Amino acid sequence: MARKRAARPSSAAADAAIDRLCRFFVEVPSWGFANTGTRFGKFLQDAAAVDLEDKFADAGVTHRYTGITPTVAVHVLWDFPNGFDRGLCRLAAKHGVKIGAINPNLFQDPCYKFGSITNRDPSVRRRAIDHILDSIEIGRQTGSRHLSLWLADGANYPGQADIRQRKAWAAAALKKAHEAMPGNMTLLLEYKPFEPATYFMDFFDWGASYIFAKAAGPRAKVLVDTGHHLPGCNVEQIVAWLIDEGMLGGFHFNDRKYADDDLMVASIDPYQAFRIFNEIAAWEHQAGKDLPIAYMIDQSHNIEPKVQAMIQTVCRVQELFAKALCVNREALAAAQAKEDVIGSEDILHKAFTMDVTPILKAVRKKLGVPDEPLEAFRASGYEARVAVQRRAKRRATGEGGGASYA
Ligand SMILES: [Mn+2]
Repeated sequence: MARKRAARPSSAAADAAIDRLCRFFVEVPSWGFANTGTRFGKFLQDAAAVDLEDKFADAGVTHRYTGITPTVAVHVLWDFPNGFDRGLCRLAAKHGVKIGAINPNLFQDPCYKFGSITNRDPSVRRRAIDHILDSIEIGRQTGSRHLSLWLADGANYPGQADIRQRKAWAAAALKKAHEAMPGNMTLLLEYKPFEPATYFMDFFDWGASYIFAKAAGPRAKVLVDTGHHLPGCNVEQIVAWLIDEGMLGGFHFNDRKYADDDLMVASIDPYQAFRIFNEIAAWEHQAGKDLPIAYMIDQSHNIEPKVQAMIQTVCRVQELFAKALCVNREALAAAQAKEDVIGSEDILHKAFTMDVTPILKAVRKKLGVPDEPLEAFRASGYEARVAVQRRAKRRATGEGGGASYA
């Protein structure tokens, strides 16, 4: 019996996908290259980045092999422990990347035990706002287009806090942040249903972020971290609604099995990532233009070799977008018009199972990177080389290796 071949895109669809993918970039996080772990322990890697320059170097090498990661998200507290100066932009450029989204840190200082911008103590709220304003100033100097806010604020027990009062404090703080942002900057508001707070988080779901974004101002949007949803949540529906409302600011991609597991994107549920990209591709097909949002990775690799994990991740994201671009939109519209339930679902499934290798090859040729970025990187010897250098650097600087975050 002949083996059934995977469906192929038409040559026009393949050409359109290649064009689109040459304009598709994903931002990598500086923290994805550093030694990290869980609160139970850390498994240190010799090749992990020791300092900011190493992180830029790793991001640069990721970009050299994939061609689609020209920017690095930074974390103000972890990446600029001695303050920011413009020399750091030159340092990034030396490694072929630029500083991207600025992430303030409003969760590590002991003063934030009961919240940052929602803290009962006005001096703590002031301090949190000042840190956001300082982060905006850094973003102005780096030319960053995104200020990305994730707040650990919340409560552990019923009765502990005044939910509505905290909502008002948060809205007031975000308004101040929005007023201080340069005109080309977007405020991204992330959400998470629980952790570290266990009873409620002030920014607990997309609706909360949506309402806070509306309160802050027109350049505030919702950031969807794909791992920050309760089990069974229909993430692609949230994405579709936010796109339709003009309120989708971007993504933090990662995957999850149980909670916020920080697993590599599409490692557990690639079909969900595909369905998310399907919503984006459907909008772009209809609008005839690219959706202006930020695609970012937010993963901390605890047992994975860092650069390999990042290259694998961004290639997966690119592959799934390629598949979503291959959905036969005309056939799908016709099937939907006939209420052809089976046919409609089959069209999506066909695109998901398509072999998009030729499309990715063509894109990589245009971008001037290897056909198989991960294989090429693994054969390059980069990890072994930097492991030696970084081991020596750790010895020389006394750097124990690794921030204290999970
Ligand atoms: Mn995130």
